[in-house]
Amino acid sequence: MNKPVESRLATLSGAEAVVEMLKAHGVETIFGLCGDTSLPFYDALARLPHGMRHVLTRDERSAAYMADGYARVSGKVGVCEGPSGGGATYLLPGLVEANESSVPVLGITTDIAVGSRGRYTLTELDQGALMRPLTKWNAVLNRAADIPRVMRAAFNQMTTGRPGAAHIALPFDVQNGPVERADVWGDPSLGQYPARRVAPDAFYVELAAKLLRGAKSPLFICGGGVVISGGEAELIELAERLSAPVATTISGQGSIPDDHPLALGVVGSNGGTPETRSIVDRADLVIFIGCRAGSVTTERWRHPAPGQARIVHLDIDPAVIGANYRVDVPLVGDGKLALAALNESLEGGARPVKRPLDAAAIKKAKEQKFAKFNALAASEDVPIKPERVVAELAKALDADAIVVADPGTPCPYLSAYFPVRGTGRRLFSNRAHGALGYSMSAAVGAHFGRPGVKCVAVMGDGSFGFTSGELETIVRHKLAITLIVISNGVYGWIKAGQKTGFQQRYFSVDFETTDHAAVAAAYGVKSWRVTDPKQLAKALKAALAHGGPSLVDIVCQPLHEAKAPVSEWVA
Ligand SMILES: Cc1ncc(C[n+]2csc(CCOP(=O)(O)OP(=O)(O)O)c2C)c(N)n1
Ligand SMILES: [Mg+2]
Repeated sequence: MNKPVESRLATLSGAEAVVEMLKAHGVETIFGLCGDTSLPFYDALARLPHGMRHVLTRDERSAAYMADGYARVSGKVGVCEGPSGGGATYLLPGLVEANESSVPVLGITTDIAVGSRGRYTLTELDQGALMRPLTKWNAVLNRAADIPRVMRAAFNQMTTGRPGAAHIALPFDVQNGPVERADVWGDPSLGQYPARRVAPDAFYVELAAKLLRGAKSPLFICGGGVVISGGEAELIELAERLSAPVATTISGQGSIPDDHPLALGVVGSNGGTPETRSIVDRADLVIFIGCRAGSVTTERWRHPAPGQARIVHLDIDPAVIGANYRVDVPLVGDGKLALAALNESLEGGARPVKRPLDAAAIKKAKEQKFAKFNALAASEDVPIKPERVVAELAKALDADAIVVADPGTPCPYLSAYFPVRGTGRRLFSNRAHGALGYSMSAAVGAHFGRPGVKCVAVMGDGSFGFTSGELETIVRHKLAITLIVISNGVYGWIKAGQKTGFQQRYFSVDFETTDHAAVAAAYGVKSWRVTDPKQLAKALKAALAHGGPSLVDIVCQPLHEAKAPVSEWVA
């Protein structure tokens, strides 16, 4: 007997429910790659009038990096998907990077049917176990009825507390099982981050304010938490109130505009310089904000030196506080709210100690650092110096452009010398794991997240080799993004390590130089190859102005021969 119409409509398939739940949380774009186990999900995407865009990628790694780039610049959850087995293993690198970088990315994998488990079914692997240590939250579904609850939990986990990645595995039969329509609802505010802010304990706010008032040389070191919480204005207000320098980690760039008189720039072993380090070393109070005080930022916990300064540590994640330094005041909470509370607390009562010398010290440090840089950037030597590339790129780009930097030459050079002219996420890198081959896909995601803004990926030739398949995706979608390849025929970062740490015993780090412009042209990307520094400005200008995908292949001085802002090599 046929069911009455109402009850048929009252039930959705699992796959349909997933689509509806994504929509209910405000998802607009899904990055992914098809597979056998994903067929019901794809069919639901094909049939339902959901209005979401699906961006087909050429590698699941890229899909996850796209979702990451999208989330970093849009303030929304990024969503990626891939099929069982190999698809899941390929999605993993992007999920772990997002999770460790506190970026909300939902990875959906499809899976073999629940009924096929344990039978040597093609692609079978324990996707829950695979993702468990790498995600903030993770579920493998066993029945369709759980889909709405599980998806609500995933969005809640990704965008509250410390943002992070979630994974949901959808077995084939679960995608076909029944879900009550009445259960299919979501809170769209959980599709954005930070979704539910937590204010810090007023007791510790007062203690921190007391230390700030009395410090002779306070210094802020900001990780990603300021930008993630949207607390830039509150940070700048606080820094100005104290006339205290603001340093950032690589992930913290955009906390304060680089041309602000109190902005010191990036500190640490990757992108920091002796000049910026000197300001860290004179601090008697360090306020870490949304920062893990990890190995790179602190040059392996040497700057600041343990015991050198009082420490106020503000983070949304209580586990971070005290992990690396003995903390005088722990502040657990949302960056924006905590900074506002500190401002409020300092508003009344005694005035902070006057420290008129700080702005001058920062100015001097920055002048010294950039004097060295500018001399190298002006060089007309062939091969082109990385300094020249950064300087020309800074000249050619508008202030609101979004730049993504891969490891190798791009990350230290851009974080040290590329001026971030404004606040918010304008320059970023995959600093949790620094896996090669991130920037091209992250720039694609950023483009979808902020369609009106010029997105640029800067990669080494090593990274290009990891990711070049996505040139087709870029062409298919006619994305007006610009790719810059630092071509040096070497895994330069590692060769530099062999040079300084292993008496130049170079081993298995060199490869052939590829004509990346020709590769790009074969995909249909408008491209330029530049070997002469005098031609660089013109090529960059043309590439950035080109209305479609563009690539500039720049034959560069190898990193191990350059004066990179990497403290281990400088020493
Ligand atoms: C997936 C992955 N494998 C290995 C590494 C180790 N690694 C760090 S930098 C680097 C070399 C980068 O080479 P390239 O992209 O050509 O940039 P260059 O240093 O030459 O500018 C390598 C191999 C890594 N970061 N990621
Ligand atoms: Mg290289």
